[in-house]
Amino acid sequence: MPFTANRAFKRAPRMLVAAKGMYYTAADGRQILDGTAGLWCVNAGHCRESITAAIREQAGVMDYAPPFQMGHPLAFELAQQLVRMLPGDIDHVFFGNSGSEAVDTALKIALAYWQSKGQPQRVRFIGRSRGYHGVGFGGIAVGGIEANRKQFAGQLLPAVDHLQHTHDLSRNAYSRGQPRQGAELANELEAVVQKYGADTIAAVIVEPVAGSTGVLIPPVGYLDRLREICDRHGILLIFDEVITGFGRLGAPFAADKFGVVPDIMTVAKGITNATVPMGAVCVRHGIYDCVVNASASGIELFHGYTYSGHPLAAAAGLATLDVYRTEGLFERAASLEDYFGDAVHALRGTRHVVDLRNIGIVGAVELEARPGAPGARGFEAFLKCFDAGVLVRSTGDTLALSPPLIVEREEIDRIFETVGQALREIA
Ligand code: PXG
Ligand code: PLP
Repeated sequence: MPFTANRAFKRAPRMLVAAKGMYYTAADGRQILDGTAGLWCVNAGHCRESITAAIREQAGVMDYAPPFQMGHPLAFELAQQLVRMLPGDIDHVFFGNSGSEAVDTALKIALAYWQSKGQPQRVRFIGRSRGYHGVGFGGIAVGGIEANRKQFAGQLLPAVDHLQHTHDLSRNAYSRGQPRQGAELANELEAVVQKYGADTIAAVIVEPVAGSTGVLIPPVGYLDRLREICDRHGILLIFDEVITGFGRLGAPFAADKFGVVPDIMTVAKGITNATVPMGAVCVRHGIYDCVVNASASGIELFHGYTYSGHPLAAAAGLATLDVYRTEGLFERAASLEDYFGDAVHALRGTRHVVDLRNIGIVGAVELEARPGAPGARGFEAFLKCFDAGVLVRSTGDTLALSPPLIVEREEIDRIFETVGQALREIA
């Protein structure tokens, strides 16, 4: 099982068998309020009729079409609709099947771009500590989670370095929205550029808000500073928006929320409301133009997946974007941000809590680690909440909350009351 303690799980499995709207049904028949939108991906809530109908219908019309040297209209239609939502001049899309594939694809596109541009020595990638970029070899190399790297450390991408993360409780504990302190941490990129030379660096990749490692929200001005430094040295800036995309922050994308447009953006998860696996890399006009039009004739990008732009995923994606639009779910998320933030910060003073943070419809409850047993308290809180009928996510000793954007106020109340009660009950 992925990222699971297999032996412990099999001794005491937690099985889900059905889902509708804001709720899962567990194997024992209990209703579980989904406080995490699955794994940050079911942004419109579960089993939406129009999305499942679109998938069902497409399965009967054309189950599959080869994406190499062939095309089908839905994939192009989805790319066009997506482009209409994207900021700046990001106007081309490459499809894969997951966030991990999107990240590895984005890194390859960055290398292909510099080759086409006549600067093939630009190969180095700069990631960030506590970054999560999926589990491909590219993604774990630029990622900054030691546990995900150390089993594989003998064979990672060679030319990678990392910036520090921005999480700093000594200055920013209990921040509402973006922390005030820490924009200057972006200056480390300038030092990294001096160390290696700008002309060896292909791209910087960051999550605008780091999700997996506990909801690390960028300090005011930090992303702008990264953008400035990248521009000054001609380095590509990649935003990994696998979690932050599709309304999670109360804006279409983090790029919109923070007013900083990257050169390349990776998305996945919410693109199909998680119904059919899909990921995508979105690039600015100049990158597409350079890779495609400056290449010798023939295949321009030696990369692609059997299931790139899969018809069922494309149908699901089109129906999903339609739900987001017609129900105004991104605006809904924005209008709930304050209420959600109040609910997060109402836990201040609760046993074990050392920090609370929120942005959009994302909240984090950071707990003091139990001495000698990091992560144990967070995991016990997750189990307690599940027993009480609420799904939360624990990452180390931080609980992350990210319900579907259709969440009602009473459900927000229930999520945080359950978390509070769990914290009072665990050691
Ligand atoms: N980039 C980011 C920023 C992600 O959050 C990926 C890439 C990889 O996507 P795939 O689809 O290959 O898993 C992710 C995935 C968690 C959790 O609980 C987060 C993710 C996946 C599973 C669990 O924080 N993020
Ligand atoms: N391994 C083998 C032997 C293959 O033939 C293929 C694809 O044709 C792959 C791996 C890659 O699979 P996918 O395109 O689904 O990523």
